Amino acid sequence: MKKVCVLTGAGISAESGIKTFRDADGLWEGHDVQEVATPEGWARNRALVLEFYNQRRAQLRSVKPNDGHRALLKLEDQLDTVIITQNVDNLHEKAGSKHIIHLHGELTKVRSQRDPSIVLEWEDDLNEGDLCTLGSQLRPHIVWFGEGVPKLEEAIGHMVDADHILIIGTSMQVYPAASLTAYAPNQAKIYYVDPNPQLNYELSRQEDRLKIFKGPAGTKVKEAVELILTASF
Ligand code: BJW
Repeated sequence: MKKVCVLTGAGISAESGIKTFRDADGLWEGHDVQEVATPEGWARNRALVLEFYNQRRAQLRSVKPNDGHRALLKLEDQLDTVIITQNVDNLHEKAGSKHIIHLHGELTKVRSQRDPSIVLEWEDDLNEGDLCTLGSQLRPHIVWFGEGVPKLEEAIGHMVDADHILIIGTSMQVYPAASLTAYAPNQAKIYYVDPNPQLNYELSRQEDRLKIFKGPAGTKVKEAVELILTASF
């Protein structure tokens, strides 16, 4: 069975009402990244960081998956498919997808500051004084800038076997996620759905096997999925 690696970013959740990071009016517009998405920011001002993630966790309760998330189900039904998402939301899960790797963590989980292997499900606000069993402060289960990406090896392990790579709604600027396509076999086909696709260094070297679907995920993912299925049987 053909293998598909789907790499998603903030754009696939945009039509569900979740802001992207780098678009105009994106999440970083009103926030200093250094203050809310780095270990240094966390050390400086825990309350600010907790509030930033508490607001986003609360938003998850009201948002729903869109046609872009749902279009992937057909792919998963028919081919060996893994979704490697940079998103910390849970919309792929809510859509019914099964094999999901969260490269940058999950909003609905928290972890111990002292022992990163202590990870808890967390639906409500996280506050100062919420402690793990070791007595250490719990923090959002998010990969901040400057931190390692623990699921990277697992994601690479799938990329090396890919026949098709479907990239959706990501600016392909944040590494190491943005370099994942470089691990795919030379014959793997790459499809990129985005209203404003940006070819980074890796993709510009793979242009001969790249097909771009310029437009929103809500309509274009379905087209890309149909093409992948047609090419697979
Ligand atoms: C639509 C749409 C619609 C809109 N339909 N599409 C210099 C050079 C290279 C690298 C570095 C460098 N300096 C530092 C680095 C490393 C750094 C990095 O890459 N920085 C770059 C920004 C330069 N990377 C890291 O620090 C990573 N760690 C690391 O490298 O560790 C090394 C290490 C090893 C061992 C030990 C210790 C260290 C970690 C990166 C973590 C990223 N985390 C974030 C924040 C998570 C927290 C949170 O969510 O709050 O993850 S950053 C943020 O960006 C988030 C996202 O997952 C990630 C990617 O963003 P994404 O998804 O691409 O969103 P946008 O907004 O950029 O793009 C949206 C796209 O959607 C656009 O293209 C739109 O057009 C499109 N769109 N509407 C479809 N309807």
